[in-house]
Amino acid sequence: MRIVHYMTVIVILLIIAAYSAMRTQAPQDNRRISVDEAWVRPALTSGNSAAYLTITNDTDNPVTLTSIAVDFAAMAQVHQTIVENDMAQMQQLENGLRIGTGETIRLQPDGYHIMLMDVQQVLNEGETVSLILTFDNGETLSIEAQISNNIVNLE
Ligand SMILES: [Cu+2]
Repeated sequence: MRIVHYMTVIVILLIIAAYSAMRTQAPQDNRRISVDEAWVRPALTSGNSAAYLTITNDTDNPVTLTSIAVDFAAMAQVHQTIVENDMAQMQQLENGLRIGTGETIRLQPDGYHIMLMDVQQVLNEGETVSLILTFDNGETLSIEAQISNNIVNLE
């Protein structure tokens, strides 16, 4: 009878150990790239717009945002605005936008942005559009961005 009880205890301990092992592995699933606070400037057809968002890289390796696909503009590129002698200039990041391990990068007016050229439909404030971000580790993220004149972010 006592032996049976010991066996029961051992089996229960094994189940707890297996469950704990599964639980400690779970956070690995959370190691990922995440995007927050995505918004896009309103625009008229054939005009330009820009998308702004915050990217966090919680994976174990640096990643690079290499391309952006949208169906509402002819082209989407990662740009950087550089101010030189009071003149703002935009440059395409030919090699994409690198996000280090554990790093958060905020795309915002006068910094990094996703340039949206030759908009194919009117982008009205309050509506949403979707963007597909592709990273060099093969990961793609489909995100929804609010069309907004984001005054707070303009400061
Ligand atoms: Cu630009």
